[in-house]
Amino acid sequence: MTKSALQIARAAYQPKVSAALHGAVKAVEGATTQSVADQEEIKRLFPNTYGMPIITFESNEEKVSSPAINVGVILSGGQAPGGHNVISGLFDGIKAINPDSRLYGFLMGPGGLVDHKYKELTADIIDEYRNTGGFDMIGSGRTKLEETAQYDKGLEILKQLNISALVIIGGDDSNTNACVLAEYYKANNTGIQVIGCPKTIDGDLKNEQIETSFGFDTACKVYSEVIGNIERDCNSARKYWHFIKLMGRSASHIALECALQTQPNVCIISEEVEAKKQSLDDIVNYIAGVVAKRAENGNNFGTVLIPEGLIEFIPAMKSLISELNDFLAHHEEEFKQVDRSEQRAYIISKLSKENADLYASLPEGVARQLSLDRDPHGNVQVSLIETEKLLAEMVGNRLAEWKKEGKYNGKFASLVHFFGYEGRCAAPSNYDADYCYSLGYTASCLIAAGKTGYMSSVRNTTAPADQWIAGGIPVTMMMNMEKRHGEMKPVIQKALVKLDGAPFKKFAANRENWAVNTEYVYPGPIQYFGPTEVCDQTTRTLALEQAK
Ligand code: FBP
Repeated sequence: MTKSALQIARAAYQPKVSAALHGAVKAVEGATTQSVADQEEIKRLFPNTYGMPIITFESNEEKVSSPAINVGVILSGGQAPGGHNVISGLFDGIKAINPDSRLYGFLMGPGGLVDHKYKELTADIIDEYRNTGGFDMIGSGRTKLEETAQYDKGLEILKQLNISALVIIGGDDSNTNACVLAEYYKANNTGIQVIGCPKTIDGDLKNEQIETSFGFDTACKVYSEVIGNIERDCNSARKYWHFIKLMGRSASHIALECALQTQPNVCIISEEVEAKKQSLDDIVNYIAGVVAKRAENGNNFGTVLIPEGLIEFIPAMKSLISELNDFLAHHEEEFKQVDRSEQRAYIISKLSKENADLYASLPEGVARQLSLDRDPHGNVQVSLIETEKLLAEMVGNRLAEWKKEGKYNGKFASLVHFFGYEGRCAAPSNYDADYCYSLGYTASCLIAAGKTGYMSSVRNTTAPADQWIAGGIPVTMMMNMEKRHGEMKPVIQKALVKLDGAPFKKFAANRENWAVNTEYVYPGPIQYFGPTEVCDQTTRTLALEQAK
């Protein structure tokens, strides 16, 4: 296979790790823990894995000889830069425990465990993938491990391969399921340990103990590079407004981080929209207001960042989508009979007044996406809605109205972009390469210490790597009860953008200036070799959150 020059040079990169992980380690146990909320209920649901202590690994003078272990690993959900390094760290960790230890990768996500699809990951395979982006070493998938029948099927293959520990690399849902699996395997005395690792570019799996999910750093740096390039183009040509949608299914961490890195004219934060109960109209007026203000200074150009999950945070849109879902679920056949040209009017005639008005105000394309493009459960596919087009079009219409009223006298031409997949498989930044390797290595230490129901944790990551703190956090500690598909379930709390947190406050304090003036910052591409202030910076989000 032909490799790029960077790939070849990068293969030799040695990830930096916490000083404690350089030799033998000992597990130091902290006090017992509690879940973040609903303690009684979580305790009842996880009698075998609740209340366990936080673990910290420290250097150990003497190396204890340990028997060889067989370990399984699964990549779950969307790709995130650094996944291969988690696996390399895990591989090196279990080989350090005993050179005869073996690692098996289950293929294409959790489904590989259930369907018994796997491959042994040997040293030559691991070496091919060190410090590379992507999940292609074993593939990933979105099958959810939720049923005991799946756990039992998984157990068959784990027993067959003599695997005594399983590492699940995933987001909040996958780690929740990993914890349920850990509890099930423990309750049934299977002898199988389950350890989770925090992954998602969205950055919404974090809390007091887990500083960040891996992949967020690299993905945001890739998007910020391209946003910076667009800003520079837009400041050169001075004729376009660029509307850029950024991934992040629910939380707006990616949009916020990219805003902090690139200082665009507008960045919408979904969590703020929800908190202020803003309507689509409010958002359109706000953006159009910034366009008009800049036009007064002769600046008919700008950059707008939009988080992918925005639509679901606008209370009025939520209500419209919910009514549409209900209505179309019950009148699917009738709707199919309506002539395509009449469908919009038909839906308007059936909705409540408020939702009908909102639906009528939407551009044709978006209205069609809402009523026609549905997932197999009949629900609107919110992530397919082209919010960037919706807003660009609605802002254009609003400005045209203002022009007629004599309130605006600029020129408005818009271009739209969606950055998501472009960043998910990038070669991991030094931060992600180091962090992920450490997470994988730490997972092996948790396994050696006989732990189950833990998430691998590496903290103090804004300090130089040798000061990082490796350990494990009981997953039950991050849980609370939430309604999912109409039922109360124990789940890891999703971390949304905190409006009283330092990253949002920093943005809010600067956005008016960034809106009117042209204060763009051009971060440039990720650097892998060179001065540490260029190559090893964390995200702004993490730096601001950890600034004590
Ligand atoms: P995870 O939460 O599984 O890490 O995925 C995050 C994400 O990249 C979102 O930002 C995006 O909405 C989604 O995956 C896209 O999923 P898919 O790869 O299935 O299209």
